[in-house]
Amino acid sequence: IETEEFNFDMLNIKKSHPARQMHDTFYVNNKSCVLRTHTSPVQVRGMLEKKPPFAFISGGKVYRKDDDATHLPMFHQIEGLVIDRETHFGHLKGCLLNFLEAFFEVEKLPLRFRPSFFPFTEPSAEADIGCSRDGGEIQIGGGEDWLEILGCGMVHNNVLSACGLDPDKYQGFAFGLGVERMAMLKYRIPDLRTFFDADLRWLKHHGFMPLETPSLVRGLS
Ligand code: 2NM
Repeated sequence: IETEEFNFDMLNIKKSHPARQMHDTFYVNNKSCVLRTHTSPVQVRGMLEKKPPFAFISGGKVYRKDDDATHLPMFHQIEGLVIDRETHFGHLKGCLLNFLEAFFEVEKLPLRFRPSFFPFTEPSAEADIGCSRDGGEIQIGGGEDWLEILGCGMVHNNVLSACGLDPDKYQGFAFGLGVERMAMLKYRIPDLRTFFDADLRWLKHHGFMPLETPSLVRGLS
């Protein structure tokens, strides 16, 4: 449970923004509390607490009033944030490319940025990775096609100011991604709902065991 202040106001999300409508956000007890719609409030607290340079990763459950074949009302998000005096979009690109090539185990992964909009970043972009879709099967890495993978941008001056950082002194990048979506692409899981069936055969089928902690030593697969 998060306050509207930390979930929205501090992130430059105006009262009129569609994400704030009762239709999209779970409000708690009709008070100014919500089930957090992203993990950005964690980043806000980090920025309020520390002096740059810093780099944060936040992760956990987030909640949105979505419920259909490809969206659930609860999912997991990971966000990254880097702030320093001269952190720029090139750093964002390098960081994401390093992560995505390691995660998908592809050596030269095509990566492109499309202009987008988020209230908390300016400029904002969606990152796509190269793929092919021959015969309906998505193959990540090669091919002529593109696949949307995450949202990102340079942290908005209003967010920096609200979090006590001088925008004339500091700048930085942030990104956010959906854990289930990334896992579906990596392990070729077609149905989102199977994540919540708690079926040990499903877990084993995808090469995992209960209570196991994946490590880089054993490999990411
Ligand atoms: C995204 C896309 C773009 C983001 C912004 C921040 C903060 F708190 F620093 F402003 N954290 N994460 C961000 C930016 C998240 O998710 C699609």
